Formats: sequence, C-alpha cells, structure tokens
Amino acid sequence: MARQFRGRSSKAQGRVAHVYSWPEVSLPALPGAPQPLQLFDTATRSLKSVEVGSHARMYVCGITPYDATHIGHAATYLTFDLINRQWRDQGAAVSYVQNVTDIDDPLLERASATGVDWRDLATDQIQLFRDDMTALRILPPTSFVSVVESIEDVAIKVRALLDSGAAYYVDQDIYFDVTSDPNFGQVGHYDAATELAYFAERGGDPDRPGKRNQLDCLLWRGTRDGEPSWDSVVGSGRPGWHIGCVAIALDHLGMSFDVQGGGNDLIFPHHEMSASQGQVLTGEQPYAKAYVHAGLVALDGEKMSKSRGNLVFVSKLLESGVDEMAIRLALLQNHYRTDWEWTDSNLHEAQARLKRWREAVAPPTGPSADETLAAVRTALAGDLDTTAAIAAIDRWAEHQATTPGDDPGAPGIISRTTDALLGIAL
Ligand code: 5CA
Ligand code: ZN
Repeated sequence: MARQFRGRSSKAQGRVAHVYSWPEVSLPALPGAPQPLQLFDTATRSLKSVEVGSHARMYVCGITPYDATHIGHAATYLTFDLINRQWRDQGAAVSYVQNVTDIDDPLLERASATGVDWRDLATDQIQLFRDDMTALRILPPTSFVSVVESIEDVAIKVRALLDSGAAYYVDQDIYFDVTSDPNFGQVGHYDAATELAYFAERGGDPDRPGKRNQLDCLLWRGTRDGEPSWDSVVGSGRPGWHIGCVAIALDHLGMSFDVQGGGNDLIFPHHEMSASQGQVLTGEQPYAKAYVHAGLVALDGEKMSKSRGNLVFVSKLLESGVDEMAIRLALLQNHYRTDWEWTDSNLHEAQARLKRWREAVAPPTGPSADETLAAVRTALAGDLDTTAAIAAIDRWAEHQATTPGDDPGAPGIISRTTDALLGIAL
C-alpha cells in the first residue's frame, strides 16, 4: 500500500525539495555557418522552419519515475538533445524545460505493488535517470521541474478553468470540458474512434458516468483514502496528468514556445489536452509552434514499455561495460521519427563504427574536414537526419583509412563536429 501522505501545498510549506537537473555538458565551438533548422511538425503534418532567433524555448515531457531509463526513453531525450545542439550551434540561448511526473496513478500502483513508498521510488528513479542522461551526454534542462513541487500552480490553473466554465465537477473530481476548445483535435488529427481508443488506452476514463463528453480528462482527483493528497484552492486532492505539464510549461516558458516534444505515444491525448488546456486558459494560440514526436523503440516486436516489461535499461548496459558513446551512437543510427527495434546487431554496428571513428581522428593530420562539417550540419538541419550525418563522418573516416590526409586541423574539426552536433565524444 502506498503510505498516505497529507500535506499542504508544496510551495506554501516549502516541504518538497526542488529536483535538480544534471551537470552541464561543454560544447566546442565550430567554424563555418550553421543551417536553419527544419522539423516535422505533427500538428501541420509538414516540415516546419523552427526559427528561434537568439532565444529558443522547448518543453519536453519527462519521465514518470519508475522503471527508468530504458532505451526508448533515451532515444526520445536524445532526439530533443539534437535539437538543443542545433540551436546552440546557431548561437541561440535555449530555455529547455522538462517535467517529472512524480505523482500519478502508474507510479502509485508500482509503489503499492512492490511495497515501496512512492516518494522513495520516485527519488531513486529520478537519480538513475540523471545518471543515465549524464552518461549519454544529454544536455540538461535549464528547468527540471517536478509536478509535486508545482501543485499549487496546478491548482490555480484548475481553479481558473472552473471559474471560466471550461471545467466541472464529477463527484469530488474535476474534469476539463474538451468542447471549450474549438481547436481540440488539431494536434493529432485523429478520427473520433481513434481518439477514443487512445484516450481509453492512455490513462483516460471515457465511460465514467457524469462526464459531459467521453474525452473530457481529469484535472484534479479529490482525496481518496490511502492516496497522497494536498490542500489547495480547489480543495484537497492531487493533479491529473495533462494539467501538470501545462502548469509547468506556462509558468516556465509561457505560451507559443517553439517545440513541444515527446514520444509519439504522447500525441493523443497528452499533447492534444495540453494544447487545449493552455489555449483555453490563456485565450492565446498556439500553445506550441511545433509539436515534435519521436518514434517508439521496440524490443522483440513490441513497443518497449514499463507495463509490458520488455525493457533494456541504459544503466544495465553501462554496468555490463558497454561504452556510453556506443549506446548513443546506436540510437543515432535510427531516424528519430521511425519506430524501430533495439537489437544487439545495432549496438555491435555502433561499437565497430565508434572504433573506426576513434582510429580516424587519432593521427595528427587528415583529409580536409570542411565538407564533412557542412554535410553533417545540412543533414541535421533537415529534420535531424542522423543517418546522413553519420554517413558523412563514415566517408571522412574511410578516406583517412585508405589515403590519410595532411590537413593538420582536420581530425580536431571532426572530433568537435561529432562532439558538438551529435554529442559523441571521440
Ligand atoms: N511522464 C509522462 C510524460 S508527461 C511520460 O510519458 N512518462 S514516461 O516515463 O512514460 O515516458 C517518458 C518519455 O519517453 C515520453 O516522452 C515517452 O513518449 C517516451 N517513451 C516511452 N516509451 C518509449 C519507447 N518505447 N520508445 C521511445 N520513447 C518512449
Ligand atoms: Zn507531459
């Protein structure tokens, strides 16, 4: 059983420790000109120029801290790390916000099933995630924010939705009325049957009596015996899933931020509900300028997921002595938008490639690297085409192996290119 936790709102009491991000990664500067970034936007179903000027703003949905960090999580956070690196190469300052869903049904269920206090489970898993992100050289968020530390802000948003008529009570719980947003459905573009199926599969309760619409989602769950709850401006209870992300995104980034990110399992309902709630709360549009979604990683033919338990953990691979840069390169060998399968041969290919690259940059001279750097930049600027970027480095390494070049700056430029743009330290 999850131990009962009753507390006042976190900020009011200052009881909840702030969750800390992980260490900064230094980025070498590169010569030449960066390229403007284009990304596939789920909402417009097209490639979109993501022009950020001197300041970029990105929100990426964070983990629910149990069973972290599997290779699927790592692939998703790596995708947004590449975007971060593209913007940094352009000289932009990046406000990068990531949440931790440290209060939600799946976390409480796992804690209860394993007889662990839900807070201890979350704390341990967040630390594991930080360590894995650090090992994989993922740039840390500028704000790493937990839902528990944001409960007062969440409750204020729920109160505002109630006051405007966009939210209503069902017994002691509060729901968002999806018809309050005329643009609902414009992130995912799914038909009604698909929306309903995803909603039911991904944490929704379409058939609860008393709801106005089947797709209306929970904003606030009133206190239940044996469940943690907090006192707030909407009474005692705990936040629903989507509104936690909305509160954190709006408080730390504001509306119309550049990229909302996550795996493609979050398109509906999570990012659809987030966009709607943000738009209804502020009366402004859009919630995010681009919605970018990473494909899902599978193992043995099925999506890698905590509920199925078919997981490959980053920490286990590291413990078994696998080079962290080989794990990163194995992930980069797949285009972020396609669903793909984790296999040993993918990892072996990455290990062999990493060895070739390291051998190629070891000599003091090499073939000119200017074209290679430009090709890597072009590939990544075109919707993060990592396979083309890797092929460009492969060509340079192959050239070096067959007819070594005499440019004294070249190996250094190649190392800095893989480091700054791909995050691979050679
Ligand atoms: N806490 C919520 C988001 S607010 C959540 O979805 N948490 S999660 O731990 O389940 O997933 C964290 C991130 O990893 C999400 O962006 C999710 O889309 C992504 N993810 C989960 N499973 C996979 C997978 N098999 N392949 C790729 N990405 C995945
Ligand atoms: Zn989220």
